[in-house]
Amino acid sequence: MTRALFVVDVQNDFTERGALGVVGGDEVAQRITRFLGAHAVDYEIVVASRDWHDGDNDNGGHFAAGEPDFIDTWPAHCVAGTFGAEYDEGFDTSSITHHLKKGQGKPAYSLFEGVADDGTTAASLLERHGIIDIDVVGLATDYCVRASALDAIEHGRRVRIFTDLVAGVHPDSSQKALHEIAHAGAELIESGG
Ligand code: VGL
Repeated sequence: MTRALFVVDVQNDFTERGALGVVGGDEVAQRITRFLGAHAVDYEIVVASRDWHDGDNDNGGHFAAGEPDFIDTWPAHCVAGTFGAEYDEGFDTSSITHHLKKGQGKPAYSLFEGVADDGTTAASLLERHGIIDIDVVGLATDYCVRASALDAIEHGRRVRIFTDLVAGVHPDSSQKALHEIAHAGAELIESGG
């Protein structure tokens, strides 16, 4: 078994009622839980990332000083240790094998920028476990899912996106991101439950 699942940023702040809630986020969290219930055993490792920003600074301009543009600047979100930074309540994390945190003091869209509490990175996990295939799900399609999928392709892995297990900030840029990811070589498919 040489397949990994990446679950990107399924956190309270990215789901409905969160500081940066995306439409359909709660539904995606629940669908990922159902998917894992049936399919976690198909994966050698299941890696989940969390945005984990500082609360006492703007994280390298990632938190807007005034009005966010929702492209490069954002409302404060996923501050380490707060409810918003916790995994979404609908996401059952019991089958996650590795937990990565990213964005401490800076913008970090890709799961590859994350580190586990013991310093492990996604790149080292892929090597250690001989991972060839990576499936990517989570939030948000047009930002962290996009960056994580493109990085996975960049790392030479075969990548699939489950289109029913992602949700995005903007419909247009989410469509554009999916086209871009497909063009870069990923397969876009439905999870099949
Ligand atoms: C994300 C916007 C800002 C994401 C993170 O997880 O996709 N989006 N920070």
